[in-house]
Amino acid sequence: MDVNDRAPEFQPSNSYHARISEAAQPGTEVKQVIAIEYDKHAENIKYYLENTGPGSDAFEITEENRESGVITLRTQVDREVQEEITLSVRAEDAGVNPLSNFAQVQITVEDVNDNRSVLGLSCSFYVLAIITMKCPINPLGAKT
Ligand SMILES: [Ca+2]
Ligand SMILES: [Ca+2]
Ligand SMILES: [Ca+2]
Repeated sequence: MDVNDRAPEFQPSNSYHARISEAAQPGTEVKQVIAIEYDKHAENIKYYLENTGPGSDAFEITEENRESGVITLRTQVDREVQEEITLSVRAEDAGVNPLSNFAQVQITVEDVNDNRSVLGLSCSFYVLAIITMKCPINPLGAKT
């Protein structure tokens, strides 16, 4: 008899990356994770989102996606608030004594020009960058 002695293994590794636009609407598919189960009679893996890190509650694995591993957007994300969000996904096998494994999904929130004040801020950063570049040649605009 095949004992359930191996936890599911995420493929190709337990580290995923995804990108999502801050304009994306709730329900948008963000990423699908897949784990493989090696023990017989324990193949029906279920995926759960562990909402631990900051911003992670904007994502979910719904009941419909429990066995597909599809992560969807629960609420819109705001790049001006948080640009990188890390999720922890748990895959649990269907053994009598279920075993779990974890994966990290690092999500980059892509910018949309949705915020006037932040656009202004971006402009000043841009100007600052130009000044910084010129500084070594002509510091403080002084004649040399
Ligand atoms: Ca197993
Ligand atoms: Ca925004
Ligand atoms: Ca934006």
